Amino acid sequence: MAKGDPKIVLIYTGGTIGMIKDFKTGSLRSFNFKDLLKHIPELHLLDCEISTHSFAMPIDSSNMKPTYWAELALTIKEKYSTYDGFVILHGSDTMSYTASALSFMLENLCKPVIFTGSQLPIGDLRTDAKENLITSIQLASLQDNGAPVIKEVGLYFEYKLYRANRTTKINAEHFEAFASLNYPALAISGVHLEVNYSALLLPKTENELVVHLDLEDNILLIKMFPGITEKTIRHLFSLEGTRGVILETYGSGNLTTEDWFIEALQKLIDQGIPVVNVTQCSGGSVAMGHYETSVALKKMGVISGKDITTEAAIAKLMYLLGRNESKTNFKTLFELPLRGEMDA
Ligand code: ASN
Repeated sequence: MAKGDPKIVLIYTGGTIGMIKDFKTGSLRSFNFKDLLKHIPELHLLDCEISTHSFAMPIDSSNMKPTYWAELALTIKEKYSTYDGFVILHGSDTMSYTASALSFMLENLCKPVIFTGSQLPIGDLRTDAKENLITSIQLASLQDNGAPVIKEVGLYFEYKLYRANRTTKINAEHFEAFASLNYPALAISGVHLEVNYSALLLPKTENELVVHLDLEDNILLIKMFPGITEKTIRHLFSLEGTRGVILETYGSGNLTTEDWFIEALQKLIDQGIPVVNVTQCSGGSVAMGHYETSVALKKMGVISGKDITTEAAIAKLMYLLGRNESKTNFKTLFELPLRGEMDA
């Protein structure tokens, strides 16, 4: 470390990455995150100054929720002017959800916020945690003429940096646990760190960071399947207090054209509840009107999620509902890429 090196803060939220093996007992336990540098002496070799911060009660990411997203966003806000880059250590199970949410909550972000984690604990002999952590720190430290190279929320896992709100966890076993099927990797770690400059999000002007904490969680995500009954749909569509609905549809945004379904959906839309069409396919885009089975949806004013992931759609819906936009604004904004989460 030398004077003038980038200052990086590691924020530990929990997850598998933060566990070490107690060699006496053979079991895995969470370790005191403040001792991270003791356990991974390699971190001293990096050309940056590393500080750490931990959630008071680190969690398995299956317990993640919007209140923790707010805590994370506020921690970043509080440290924003002091640090040049942020590395968030998070369980892999819901990492794409949290990272997508943070991408919307942090407006005008001009510094790297890199999420990472691991499939095996950092104290395991075959761990993937060390490479994920070390390269994430290096990516967060990348600078060009004193300015950060990455100015967005990324997710680094198994040799690839992705735009976070384009990712999905695709494997519970392999080290390659994430994929970004509709957007190329932002960087690839091989012998050299290869940055895909043309894929990076470049904020036009450097405005002050705005942190949005009002997320609306009264939303519904319905994965459609052949055979879903009228009773189920009518029940779900009439749940009290619902502010927005995401329908996970087939292929390029298609759904049953049965009268009862169209009628139930129309009733929902007439109540002013935004309905977003997101495809169940991991790659490709919704294109309403392409098939006869989506023409009615388009006419009714269903919002196109285009090529957005379900994780990012949930985050975007919560974020935009929290902004209390008018009905027309809401549709226009949802169908526009706000943080590079969908194609234009
Ligand atoms: N259950 C863990 C979590 O998401 C999985 C992991 O981190 N690999 O917190």
